[in-house]
Amino acid sequence: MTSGTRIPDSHPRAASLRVRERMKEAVEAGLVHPTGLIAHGRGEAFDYLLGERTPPEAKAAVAEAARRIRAARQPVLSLNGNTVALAAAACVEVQRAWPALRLEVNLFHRSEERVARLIAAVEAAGAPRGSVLGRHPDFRIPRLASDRARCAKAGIGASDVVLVPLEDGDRAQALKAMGKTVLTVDLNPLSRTALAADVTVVDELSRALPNIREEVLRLRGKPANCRRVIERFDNRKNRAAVLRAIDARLGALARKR
Ligand code: PTJ
Repeated sequence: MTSGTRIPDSHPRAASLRVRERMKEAVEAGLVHPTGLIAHGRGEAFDYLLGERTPPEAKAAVAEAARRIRAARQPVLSLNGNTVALAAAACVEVQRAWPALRLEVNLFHRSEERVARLIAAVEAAGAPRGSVLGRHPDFRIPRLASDRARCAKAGIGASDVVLVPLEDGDRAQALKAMGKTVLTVDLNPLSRTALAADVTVVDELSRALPNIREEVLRLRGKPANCRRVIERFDNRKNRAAVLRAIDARLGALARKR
């Protein structure tokens, strides 16, 4: 790994620049695919529009996502390169909060070496050795041409609820076509994944995961039947509210002298 650029604490964008450095190092370490940097930049742009904070609508979506995980028979959190580089420890924390949740590495730009490195990174972040799925794909998601179709029968294959953060749209649609419940975290409320998902948390992944964990923990002591609340959540309305909030924010900024 090359040595990182020193970022002064006084830099107004220090936090964001440090994440960029981390992403660059994760590319050099073979964790993130180079195109993952482009995906990250797109996320940054949308986060700028949100004001780099969690919108209230994301909190409602997080509560719904946690309820879906709570009610699931076999929930899975799907991990790609960006997700691991940005938030491996937070993913492990969500899994600890809900032990039935399986972690599975599933990649668009798949190579066996990258899968092994990502699994090792998640284990280094605290996942028990051998618990992260993805190394031996024995199932294919139907109607999906990319390598992302290759997954574990015991994980995504058998799942009823899949949390797929920072996803490209094809797999979200293919998972829906299989009858699965799709949850996502995506800063872009207009992405195909955001549109296809049952629950779209429009927020930055590192901010959203601790909120999901907290909600899941809160539900641990509650009865399993959260159905009535599930039926009340409307993902389209929630996304529309985020778009209106962005619109209002940009309008207010445009009026500012
Ligand atoms: O690791 P691989 O090989 O599986 O490849 C993964 C990437 C990310 C390259 C692949 O999934 C991809 O190209 O994704 P997309 O189609 O660019 O979609 C990524 C989505 O995540 C975009 O809508 C971004 O706005 C969003 N996004 C990026 N960074 C974040 C984010 N959402 C939440 N938090 C972020 N930090």
